[in-house]
Amino acid sequence: MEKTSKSSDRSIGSFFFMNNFTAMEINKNQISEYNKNELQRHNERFDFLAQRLTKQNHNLSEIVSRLSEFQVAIPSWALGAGGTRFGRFSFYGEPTNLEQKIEDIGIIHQLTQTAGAVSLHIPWDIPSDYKAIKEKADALSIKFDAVNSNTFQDQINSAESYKYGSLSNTSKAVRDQAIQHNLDVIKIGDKLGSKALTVWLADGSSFPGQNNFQTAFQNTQDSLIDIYKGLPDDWKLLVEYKPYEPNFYSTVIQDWGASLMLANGCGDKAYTLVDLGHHLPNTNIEQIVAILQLKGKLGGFHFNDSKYGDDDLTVGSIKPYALFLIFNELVYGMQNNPQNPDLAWMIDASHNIKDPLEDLIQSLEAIQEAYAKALLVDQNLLKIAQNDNDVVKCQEILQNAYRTDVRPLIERARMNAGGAIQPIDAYRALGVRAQLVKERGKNTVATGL
Ligand SMILES: [Mn+2]
Repeated sequence: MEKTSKSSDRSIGSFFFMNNFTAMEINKNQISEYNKNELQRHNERFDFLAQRLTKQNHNLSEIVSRLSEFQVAIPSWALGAGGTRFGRFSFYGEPTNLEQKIEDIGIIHQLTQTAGAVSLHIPWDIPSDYKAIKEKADALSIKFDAVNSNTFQDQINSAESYKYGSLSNTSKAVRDQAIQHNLDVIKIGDKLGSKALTVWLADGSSFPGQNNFQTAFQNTQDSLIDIYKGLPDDWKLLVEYKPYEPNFYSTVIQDWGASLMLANGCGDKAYTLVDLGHHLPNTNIEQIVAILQLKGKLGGFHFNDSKYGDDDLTVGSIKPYALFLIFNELVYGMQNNPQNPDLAWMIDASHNIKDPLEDLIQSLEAIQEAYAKALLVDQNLLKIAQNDNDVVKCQEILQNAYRTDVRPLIERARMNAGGAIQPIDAYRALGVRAQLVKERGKNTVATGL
């Protein structure tokens, strides 16, 4: 509540209301006006941190510019309130079509300068006018990242049902329909400038004996090879895994090992995609990303957080230290594994109770924070301590980086790029949600889950 009252105390909010902007037209001037109020406080915090980090021989301008360059894709399904098995509570003013979803990402990107990409889910977000969509995205500096196929639910008028699986199905007709859907998704993505297809399957079984494990896996491999054949030369196929849900006994692509085998079975353009929430409790995810990078096979990463299962909670809200340890390995890989391609980064979270845009801003902040802390790890000192088997020193090096409050670095990176020093505060001061409700109406519902 403190933040809200702080915001409303400012004259800045009413200044923008008086100008009666449309939500998607938040511009650099409005943000720099907002930043003026924050600048002195930011400078004090930044200088204090800079003094300490410079003494420790960190190159601050390099860290800040790396933070500015880091871009995370926003999935088209994360802009409305998420559903649960029990109910769905709208956050009002939700986007009702792809244009509005891209406008929402534009708002997040203007404020954070970190969300310069959208990841489309097909068939929920098939463009009706490709040229118009591309122009809108271009105007908001948003690129089209990996496209996602959907064979976990039946589409209207489809001949075959995915009730018992898609690429793994015992029926060739079902498998062929699912393969064709993925090929169609590639075509759609290609028209927009995407360079990757992400395949996540709900395929599996809920009861012992329901599936022949070997047949299901082989069918999946063969189907993926057929999809892979339709992949343009400069595209990647990203194979996502998940241990359980919606099936509760077995999942065909259950873990990174299964995903890696399938990717290897397809070819050089196929990679494993790691989703943070798609692991059994206490899995050492940092070790998985490290080994995949060593083998040049980590293609993408989905951010979220969880307490019990695939909870899709805000990034960094539950286990921020685990996120830091993962980023520590990702940074090591980015610096030491030229055999691994640049990763497709995406937030894969969904909410029922938060303003989805505020939630995404919080996730972006947590990602930047973990990244910045990982950049503070002195890899040379760590290597020496590891070679000396100085276990205490190794832990000290990691935890010293983790305990540093890096938020002033992130603020500086955002500000340098034209974003808001405090994006959530700015979002509230600008009255964005109220404006969206005014423009779109209250009871709008975004397509998706
Ligand atoms: Mn995912």
